[in-house]
Amino acid sequence: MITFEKGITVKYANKLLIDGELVGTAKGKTFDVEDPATGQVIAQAPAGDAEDIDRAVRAARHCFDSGAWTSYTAADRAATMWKLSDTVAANIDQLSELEVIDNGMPLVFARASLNSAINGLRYYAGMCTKLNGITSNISGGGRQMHAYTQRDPVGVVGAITPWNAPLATLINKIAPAIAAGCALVCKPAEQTPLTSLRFAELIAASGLPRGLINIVTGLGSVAGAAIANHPGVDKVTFTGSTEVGKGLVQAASGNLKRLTLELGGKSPVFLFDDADLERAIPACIMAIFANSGQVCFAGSRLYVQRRIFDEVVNRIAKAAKEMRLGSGLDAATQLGPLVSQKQMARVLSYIESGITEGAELLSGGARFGDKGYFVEPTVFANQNAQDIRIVREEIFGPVLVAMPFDNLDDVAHIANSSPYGLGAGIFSSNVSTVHKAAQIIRAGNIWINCYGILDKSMPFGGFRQSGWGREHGIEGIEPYLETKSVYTMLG
Ligand code: TXE
Repeated sequence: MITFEKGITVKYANKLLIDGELVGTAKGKTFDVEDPATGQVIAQAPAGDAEDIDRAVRAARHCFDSGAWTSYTAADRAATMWKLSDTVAANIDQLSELEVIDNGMPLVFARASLNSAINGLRYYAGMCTKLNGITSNISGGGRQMHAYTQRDPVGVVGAITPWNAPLATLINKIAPAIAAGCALVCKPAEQTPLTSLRFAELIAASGLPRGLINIVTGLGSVAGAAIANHPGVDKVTFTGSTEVGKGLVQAASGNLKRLTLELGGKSPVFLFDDADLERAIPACIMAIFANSGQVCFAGSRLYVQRRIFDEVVNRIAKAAKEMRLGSGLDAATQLGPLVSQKQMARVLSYIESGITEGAELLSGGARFGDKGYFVEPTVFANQNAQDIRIVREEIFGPVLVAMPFDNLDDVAHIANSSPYGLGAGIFSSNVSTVHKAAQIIRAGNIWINCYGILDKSMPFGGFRQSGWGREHGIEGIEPYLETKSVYTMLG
């Protein structure tokens, strides 16, 4: 039992979920969990290791190989997924508050992320009954044949997830995997294990087949690496840093695991001088400061057409100065803390590098307060030194760098010279401009006169080093399926 400020009481078992049971780690090890708004240690989470991952993989393997889940009719699988979504919905108040306490995000953001995850479970529940193949009438050796394809689940999936939208990201990986008929071993981020552990309790009580979903908290270099190297895992789905993603590619070569990678970004936003600034400026502000910039598709590079550059950056810097920082549980909070001391130090060091490399600091630039891991919303103008680190590298914090551009001809080079290609925003009232820009920008998600809108029916993912594959939408279930061709000689 843990009691938090504002009288929230959370009871959770501090247990892994393996083979349908809530269990301790083999070695009984734990790690500290902090509230990033205060820096206080608020819980101990189980530190699973290779032995625990092995137990979980065996349980998932047994669930998958025995047909405990795949023998459900598609309609029953769908109904079971709906039931799971209802369980999350029934607990959304508690899960959202727990997410805020663990991650720091404003409560409204936590609720929105979980509502979106509930939608994801329901979206993919609907897909269980629609996993059809094709038929083909062919001939073989002069004889008439009938052939068809069948969509089979890929097998046991390892889901390794980050801390920026912890439970929502986990559920977004679970949904297409179980709709396809796979079993999973999930390894949530060590910074934010609490909602996943609470979800583990809910799953244990939900009547799902044993071993269908296993949850093992632990360190990335230990439990995460054990999933990546385990020969019993057929596929890994990962959201996190590009660096760890590259390591997973190497580890996957052992048994040629299938991989879905959702990695970093340095997404540009183009603001043309004919845009509706009353709509565009608030959207650009949210693009970078939502979740304190800890969003893979954060619009962290703002390109403003030269004529309106000064006006726009001054308005954004003023708005940044007026933003209210505080605990995510306070309804007035617009910006919560960063997730950890490490992340705060990383962001502050990027701010330092921006100043050293000649960008002009217009707002923020420092830690906020002396308790917790808050960083002021920071706006740089960079009119001269184009190729500096804060322009090139993912910061993953509330740091915007604004630069002028001249016209549509500049867009392709600016957008596509980045190693990343996850998102891009375009603001203009000229329909030709926005669609020409959308055509030439090589990124997985383009937002026109808006930013960061996602929908479960729309594929999400990145070009270049932003990742491999797509999540959400019809494409989002493909990586969990293998296609089998079946040939029949007719009599
Ligand atoms: O990510 P990691 P970190 C980016 C962002 C951020 C930076 C570092 O720029 O500042 O990454 O964050 C697990 N084998 N993104 O260090 O390490 C880890 O336990 C297997 C972008 O927290 O990639 C966690 O569960 N797994 C991003 C997950 O990987 C390993 C979201 C992500 O952690 C592992 C997060 C290993 N060797 C960070 N090492 C996005 N795309 O949204 C770690 N992990």
